[in-house]
Amino acid sequence: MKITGAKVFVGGPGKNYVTLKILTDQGVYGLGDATLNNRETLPAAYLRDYIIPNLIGMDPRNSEDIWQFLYRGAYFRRGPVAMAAFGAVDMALWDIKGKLAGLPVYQLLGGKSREGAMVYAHATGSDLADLMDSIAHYVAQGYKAVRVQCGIPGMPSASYAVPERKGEGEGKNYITDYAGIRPKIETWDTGRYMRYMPGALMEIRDHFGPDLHILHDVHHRLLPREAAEFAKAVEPVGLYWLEDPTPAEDQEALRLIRQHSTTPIAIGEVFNSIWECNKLIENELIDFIRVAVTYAGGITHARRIVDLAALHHVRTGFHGAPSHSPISMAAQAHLNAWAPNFGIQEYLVLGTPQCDALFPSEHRLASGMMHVSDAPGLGVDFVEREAARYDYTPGSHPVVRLEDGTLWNY
Ligand code: KDG
Ligand code: MG
Repeated sequence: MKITGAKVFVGGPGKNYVTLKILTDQGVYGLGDATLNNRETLPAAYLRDYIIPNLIGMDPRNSEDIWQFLYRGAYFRRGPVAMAAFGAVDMALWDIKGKLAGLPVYQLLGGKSREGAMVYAHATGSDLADLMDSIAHYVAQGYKAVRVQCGIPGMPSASYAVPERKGEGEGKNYITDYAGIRPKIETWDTGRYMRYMPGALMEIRDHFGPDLHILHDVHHRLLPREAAEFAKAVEPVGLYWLEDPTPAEDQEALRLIRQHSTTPIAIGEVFNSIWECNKLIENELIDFIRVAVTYAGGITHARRIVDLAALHHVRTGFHGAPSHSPISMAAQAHLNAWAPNFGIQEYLVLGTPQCDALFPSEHRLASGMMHVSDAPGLGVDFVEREAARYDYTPGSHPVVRLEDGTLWNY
């Protein structure tokens, strides 16, 4: 069996999804997602210019060898651009493998460990009252877990993932809605955040009771000592997790937080390989690993991280921001169905009619649980004539500065 060709598409309804379609001499094709939010053209070029010419003629069933060929063969290893490109190839090869076997990918991994995988939604508000309304909206839909972000009184500008005006949060993605190549500038004040947010989280707990899983994303904004203080202060809230308390480059920073608090810590949405989280996992400094199959090298590499994590009581919480197309969300749905150490899945409802028309699939969300499709392969398709309707639109993440102008972490 041979790979005969591959195509890359960039575009989608409101997002620049990077979709890879690998074709074979047996008529079976595989789909992969290489979307790297706001840098989408780069994995697309890596695929077109370097990877696809090498794939032609290879046996698509040898997904492990192809992964090693791409990774070791690049010499300059890792990084989000390369790992997103490898990830897309790997997803497509698992899709082909499943279609050849007539089995959903989760069966090839070891079968189902659960009937449904718990997901969390994003609640957001310009202030606490606005956030409470947003949480209530998801609770009413049956969600068991909600990530909560709200405006901080006196903060010079809206903080991470928070709308500027009341009621604007619903149905809008504050984490990806930044069109244009020039970034929006946000201003951050750690002191105001540290003084306000623990009390706000406690009010949310008191209002919604003990059963709701409450998650909160610090989005890399605190220094290690501040993060330790914050994690300790929010202990009475009983968070499901505190996400990205510090910038992710420094694995050691997490030790200080651990030494001072029992609040569960989640990190890893910007990690691209096992080499960025192996020490964190082996030293049991975190509770959830947040990699994404997209820019952590696909199912083959993400599975290695999941297996290492399972040895150290670390559970999964795959990244699922709206920049992931339904293809990588499907790949994660299969891993979630299998992983013995599954924790939770971030999931923002992508299901607009346009998105469903572009990526038809049988994966279903009901009452805050994801139910994986039994269709062979990844269980999601890609309609090329729909894709022809969309172009690439440049975008940028916001840039954050302190009030004196110092550049900070977004
Ligand atoms: O592209 C960046 C976003 O994916 C990120 O800001 C989202 O932090 C995020 C999350 O937890 O989904
Ligand atoms: Mg995050």
